[in-house]
Amino acid sequence: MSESSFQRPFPALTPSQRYHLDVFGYVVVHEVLTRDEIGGTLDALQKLKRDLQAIKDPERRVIRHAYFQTDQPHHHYIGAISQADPAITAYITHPRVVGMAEELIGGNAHILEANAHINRRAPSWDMGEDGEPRYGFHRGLPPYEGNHFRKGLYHSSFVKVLTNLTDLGPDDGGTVVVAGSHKIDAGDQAIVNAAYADRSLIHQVIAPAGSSLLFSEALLHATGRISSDKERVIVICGYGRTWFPWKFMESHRPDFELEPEFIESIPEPLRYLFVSQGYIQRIERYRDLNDPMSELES
Ligand SMILES: O=C(O)CCC(=O)C(=O)O
Repeated sequence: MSESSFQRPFPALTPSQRYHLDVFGYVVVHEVLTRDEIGGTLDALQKLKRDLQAIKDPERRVIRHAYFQTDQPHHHYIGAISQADPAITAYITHPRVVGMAEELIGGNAHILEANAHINRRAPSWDMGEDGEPRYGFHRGLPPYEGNHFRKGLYHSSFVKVLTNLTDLGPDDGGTVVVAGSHKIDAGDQAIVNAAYADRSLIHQVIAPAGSSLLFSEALLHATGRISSDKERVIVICGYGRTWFPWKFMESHRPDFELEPEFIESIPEPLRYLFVSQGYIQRIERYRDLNDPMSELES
């Protein structure tokens, strides 16, 4: 068997979704996860949070590599979750999620990170002199480093698929982005200042549970502000190109070492997502804008 027997949709986006992605640097796709998948992933994350909290010694709070990157009463940010629970592994290898990531990458993906936020309204929030919220905008890739164009479409070497497991209304802290910033290399603070001066440049995820935000890490993005009483739960997977031997059987990233039993548990066609298959391996896949979305069911 090879990774070609991993059936994931290609193209994974409609032409309109693809156009939106190119113009704004992100797209929100509804109904990526089924109700059962939402419930299973949500339960797994809540259990992981409880199990980590139950470990009294903060130094030993690690479960199958997962750990709290933030441990505050209103905010738990759990890192390195890919091996923590089969439901979480199922999310990061979900055919539609991988298909969307690979469409933006322009070829095979490699899993670089997986994490989750469980958060509620913060006790305080930075509000600007204009009385509007400020955000921790950041990006993991400078624009024009690690991106390329084929068939007129934008591709990025580092992408994320972030799926909300709870409904996100306007007050529920959906991720915010500076629209189009993936193509603007004019200094992050200058871009953010421009967006604060014209809030229509800041787009926020407002979407039912099970929706996915697909974006290039060159896009300025941040956690949104929760002003409601609702808890927000999101699961995130970061994917990169398979250009480099990210990992062979053992990783040197302390927070993301893959256990041999875990690798064994991954069906062979999915292993390329976790383990480099060779020294330099770049499998390209490019669509035309006009190509319809694949009907392949996950
Ligand atoms: O919490 C969020 O909505 C955004 C998460 C984020 O900033 C990230 O994945 O880098």
